[in-house]
Amino acid sequence: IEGNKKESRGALVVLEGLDRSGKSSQCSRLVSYLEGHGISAELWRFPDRTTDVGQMISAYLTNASQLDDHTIHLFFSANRWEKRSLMETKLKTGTTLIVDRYSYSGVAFSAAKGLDIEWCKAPEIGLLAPDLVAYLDISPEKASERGGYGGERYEKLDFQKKVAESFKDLHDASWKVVDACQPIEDVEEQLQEIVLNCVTGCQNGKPLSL
Ligand code: T5A
Ligand code: NA
Repeated sequence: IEGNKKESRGALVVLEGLDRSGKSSQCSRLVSYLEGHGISAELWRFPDRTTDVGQMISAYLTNASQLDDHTIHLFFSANRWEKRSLMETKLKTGTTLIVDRYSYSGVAFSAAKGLDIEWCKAPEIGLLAPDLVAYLDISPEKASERGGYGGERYEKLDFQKKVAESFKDLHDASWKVVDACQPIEDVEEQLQEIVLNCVTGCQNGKPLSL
């Protein structure tokens, strides 16, 4: 960690999971933790509702607008593409990004509607590949009890069950699965260790991959 700071890059860390699995809570805790260790880190989230595309996504999620399933899928992907070059610059200049949802949510939610999974993956090709995917594992039933779902479009138990199945299809051996039903501090502690290892690996010269 003490090495040549100017040449070391940041890590691209993605947290994924069902709605209410605790991603946002853990992402902000992770950023504070890394900053406390003198590591430059930023919290990012997808969808990024601040852009023009993000506002269309937000309108869709709050049921203020209706869109064809393929169209909204491409908007979610476009929302990642519009942040890609800034993401690359941040990583190359040494900032670690803790990202609340990424391409996996994009594919899992659209595939849960019945769209072809390969079609869903295609627009994600060429985005930066994460150095770490941490999956916050919780059953749809338990997640639905947590603080209650709000009124957003996908916050329904039957649909979340399908999303959970899609995530199972996408999951590969590189993912770190954390039991999200543990107390918030226990989840936090496990994530800290996994993420710190990843950040250290990237500082030691692991190349940024596509
Ligand atoms: N989507 C997203 C797509 O369809 N395609 C895409 O490409 C992308 C990127 C919006 C929706 O868009 C979909 C997925 C989503 O349906 P969002 O804005 O990330 O995505 O959704 P939010 O509603 O902001 O967040 P979530 O519902 O996903 O919740 P989080 O962030 O997982 O959970 P969090 O941290 O807010 O916690 C939820 C509640 O649980 C408690 C918290 O205090 C809070 O009350 N909690 C715990 N309780 C007990 N034990 C723990 N360990 C707890 N951890 C948290
Ligand atoms: Na969230």
